[in-house]
Formats: sequence, structure tokens, C-alpha cells
Amino acid sequence: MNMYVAEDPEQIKTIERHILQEQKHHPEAKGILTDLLYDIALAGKVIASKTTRAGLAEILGQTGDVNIQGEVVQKLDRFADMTIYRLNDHTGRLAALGSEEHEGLLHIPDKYPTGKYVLLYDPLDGSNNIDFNIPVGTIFSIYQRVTKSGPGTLLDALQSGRNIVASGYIIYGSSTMLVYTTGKGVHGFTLDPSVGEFLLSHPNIRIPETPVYFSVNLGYRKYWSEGVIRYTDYLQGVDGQIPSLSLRYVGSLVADFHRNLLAGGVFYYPADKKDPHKPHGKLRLLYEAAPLAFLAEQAGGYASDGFGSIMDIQPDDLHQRTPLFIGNSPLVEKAEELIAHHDR
Ligand code: FBP
Repeated sequence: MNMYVAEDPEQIKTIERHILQEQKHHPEAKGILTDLLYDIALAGKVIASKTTRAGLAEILGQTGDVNIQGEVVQKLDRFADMTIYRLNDHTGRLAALGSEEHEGLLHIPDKYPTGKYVLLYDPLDGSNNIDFNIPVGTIFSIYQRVTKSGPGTLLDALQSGRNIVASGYIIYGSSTMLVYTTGKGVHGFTLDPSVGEFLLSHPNIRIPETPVYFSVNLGYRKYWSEGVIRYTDYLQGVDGQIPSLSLRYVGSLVADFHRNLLAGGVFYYPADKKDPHKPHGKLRLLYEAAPLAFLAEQAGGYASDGFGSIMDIQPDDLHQRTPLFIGNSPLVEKAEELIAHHDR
């Protein structure tokens, strides 16, 4: 059935209309956050126009450069990074931006006005999977600046997750979806390329109570602490406390998180002894863990570093890493319990 002739046209809700309706929850709002979310949705459409044609568009492969994380930069990475920056550097809505691809804050060019928000983003999470046609994603979070005016500073970016105003991700998979929250529930939109619109397809997402999956790179087991090993056995029903969950691991955080958000489960990337330079695991607090933690909590789940809520961590470095356990609350709390018992 062609949905555009649906009995109830109200069913057809673009992200623009949804964001505008959400704004009604904030009578003091002037529409700046609304416009900023529009721009992020637009960036998602532009990036999707490349990812969907990645094999054809001379956009596969590497740039040859290495980023602040010590990772080889993919062409699509660079494209996504520049697209998000270029669509937001001149609007007067931002004090500064932070990208996983750049060491320092990205400042607003002097010729443009600065604004009240800060946008932090991972332009293309899971980018090492692009050439294998595995879903990748853009992760973003928005904070209100804490400094009064002028160019934004590190103070404006180094805020705990409790201060997130809005966060979300865009997943470039079998379809392109944008999932976001402004603190009033989690909503998913699917891009209809035939009309170039993100349409509401998953309103009020709640993590199902009965988990199905666990997602972790089991290949790193020998580098884990006793608590994490016991936890992994627990999830596989080894100690008979629960029926074994099913293992699913794509190696693309957005894809693994998205599946578990819709089907129920837990994703974790614990700290490990694999790389002495990365004692706190691989994932970044500000660009990956905190934005997804806000979504998880808004969907009835929980996110922890193994000791406490990701949302309460006060960052002191733009690129600091953190262990991450995220998904159904009872499963994440079980990780905290076993780590407290075996690793303290
Ligand atoms: P980036 O591509 O943004 O650096 O993301 C890191 C990431 O690819 C996550 O998406 C994924 O969950 C994890 O690393 C996979 O790591 P590993 O290959 O060590 O399991």
C-alpha cells in the first residue's frame, strides 16, 4: 500500500513536523534547537546519498591520513565530517563543535556569529566496516554552552551526560534511519529516498523487557578482568541463572546498539589489557558512550562504565575513553554487581 494515500494523513509525520511538535514541550524555546536538529537531519541525508552508492562513488577506501585516535581516516569519514561541519559552522546556532576526527574543538569561523549550543559528533562510527558494506552511523549530542558568549571553549564541551539537551544517531544500513531524543522519549525516522524525507516509523521506542542478544567482541576474552569473564558466562547461561542469550556482534557500535534497542539485549566494550595505551577500553565517552546512554535511559534502559552511570561521568578530556555496558537495565546492573564482586 502506498502510505502517502493512507486514510489518516496524520500518520505521515516528517521529522521536521515531529521536532516542531516536540518544541511545544519547551514554551521558552525560540526554535534554535529545532533548526539545529533539522541541519543534522539534512547532513544525514547528504551522507546517506554517498553511503548508499559507496561502491560506485569513488568514496570507498582510505585517505592515507591518520586521525587523533590513531586510526586511518576513510574517505567517507572525511566526507561525513566536513558535511556536518559545513552545514553548521555559519548558522549562528553553535558556540563550537567537537568531532571524533579532530584533536581540538572545531571553532566557528570569525566571519560567522556564535550561538548557544555545542554539537559533538562521531561523523562515521564503525568506519572500518564501510568497504564491507556493513552498516555505519553518525552519532551526535547537543549541549547548551556554559560560557557566556563568543567562541566556545573546552568548558562548553567537557560536560557530563546529565547536561545533554538532545542526542541521537543516523544509521546507514538497509535503510537510513535517524533515532533521537530531546528528553521526551526516543523516536525513530526512516528516510524515504523517493521523497527525500525522514518519516516517523518508530515512535516512542522502549527497550523490550525480555532481552534477546548480547553483543561483545568475544575475541578479546583473554584480556578481560575476572568480573567481565564471569559476566560473559552469566549472559551465556553458563552458571544457569538465566537462559543463554544469543550472540550478535557487527563491530559497528551504532548497528549493535540499534539492534539491541529494538529487540532487547546488552552491548558491552569493557576495559581490557589488550593495549596498555587504552586501559579504559576503546570507545569515546563524549562521542559514543554519553549520547547513546541518554537514548538508552530515555528508552527505559541503562548505560554504565561497570561501576556507575555513564551519564554521571564528568569528562576532563575531549577524547577520553570509557568502558561501556549498555542496554536492558537488569543486565547492565548485573555487570556492575559482578565487577564489584570480582574486580575490587
Ligand atoms: P570508530 O569507527 O568510530 O572508531 O568506532 C569504533 C568501533 O568501530 C565501534 O563502532 C565498534 O563497536 C568498535 O569500534 C569495534 O571494535 P573492535 O573491532 O575492537 O571490536
